[in-house]
Amino acid sequence: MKIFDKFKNFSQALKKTKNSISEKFNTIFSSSKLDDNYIEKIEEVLITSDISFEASSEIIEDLRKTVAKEKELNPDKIQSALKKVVKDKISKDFPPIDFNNKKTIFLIVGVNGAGKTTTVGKLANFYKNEGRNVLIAACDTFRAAGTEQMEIWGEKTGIPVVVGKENQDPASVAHDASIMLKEKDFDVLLVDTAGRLHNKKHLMDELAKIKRTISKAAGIPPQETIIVIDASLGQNSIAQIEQFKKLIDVSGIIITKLDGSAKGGIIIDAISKLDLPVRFIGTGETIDDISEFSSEMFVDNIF
Ligand SMILES: Nc1nc2c(ncn2[C@@H]2O[C@H](COP(=O)(O)OP(=O)(O)OP(=O)(O)O)[C@@H](O)[C@H]2O)c(=O)[nH]1
Ligand SMILES: [Mg+2]
Repeated sequence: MKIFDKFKNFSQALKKTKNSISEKFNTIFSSSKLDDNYIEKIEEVLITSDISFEASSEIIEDLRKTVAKEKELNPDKIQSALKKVVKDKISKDFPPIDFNNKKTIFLIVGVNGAGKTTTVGKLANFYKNEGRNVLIAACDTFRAAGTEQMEIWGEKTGIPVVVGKENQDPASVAHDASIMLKEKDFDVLLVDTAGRLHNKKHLMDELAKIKRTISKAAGIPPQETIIVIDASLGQNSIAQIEQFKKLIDVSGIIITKLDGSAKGGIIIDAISKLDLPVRFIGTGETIDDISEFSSEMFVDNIF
C-alpha cells in the first residue's frame, strides 16, 4: 500500500528560499575569521529574505543574547543559534484543526489568483487520503470558468462538487452544500470562493453572508476560515492577510507557490506577527503538491 506522506515535497518547495539564504550566508562566513559586524550582516540577510524589518530585529536581538553565552564562536554555532531562535519564535501552540467526530467546514478566501481553487482540489484529495468523506462547494459563481475549474478537480479527485449557475448567489450554493453535509455521510466540506480584494465592501459583505448561510444551514459555523496567499508576492501577501483579518475572522493560512519562490521568509511574519497558524503549503500545480506545515521542518530547511 502507498504510504500517505503528509509532508510531501516540503523540502523541495523550500529549495529556492534555502539557496537564496545560504548564498548570502556564505559570503558572511567565507573568511576564516568572523567579521566584527557579522550580526548586522545576518540582519541584512533576514531583511533581504522577505522577513519584515520588525521580525528581523527581534530575531537579531534574541540571537545576540544567545551567542553572548557562547565562549567560542564559529559559523556552525551561530547558524544553530539562529535556527533555535527562529524555531522558538514560530513554534506556537496553535490548536490543531478540529475534526472531533463532527463535521468540519473550511471556508477558503483570498485575493484573485492566489491559488484558492487549486488548493481546494489538493486539500480535498489530501483529506480523502486520510480516509475522510469530502464534499466541495464551488462558490465562485462570478465566472463560469470558476465553477468549471472546480468541477475538473472534482473529476480528478473523485469528490462530489456542489455547483451553481453563473452569477448565482454564492451563498445559495454554500447553502445547498451545507444541507448535503448535514444530511449525508460527509465529514468535511471545502468551500471555494471567488477572489476578492479587502477594499471591495460588497464582496467582503458577500463573504460574511456565505458564512452566516453556512452556519444556519449546516447547524455549525465554518470551523476554519483559511486565507490562501501567494508566496511570490512576498510581504504584500502579509499585508493582504492583515487587511482580511480586520474584516473577517481568519483562522489560518495556506501559502501557495513556494516551489517557484525564494520568499518563504514571509512564513516567519505570518506566524510571529499575525499570530496565525500556517496549515499547509502549496508545493506545485498537481494534485499531490500540498504539504502539511511544520515549523521545525521549515526552519531546518531554510537555514
Ligand atoms: N507552482 C505552483 N502553482 C500554483 C500553486 N497553487 C496554485 N498554483 C497556480 O496558480 C494559478 C492560480 O490558481 P487558482 O487556483 O486558479 O487561483 P484562485 O485563487 O482560485 O484564482 P481566482 O479564482 O481567479 O481568484 C494556477 O495556474 C495554479 O496552477 C502552487 O502551490 N505552486
Ligand atoms: Mg478560483
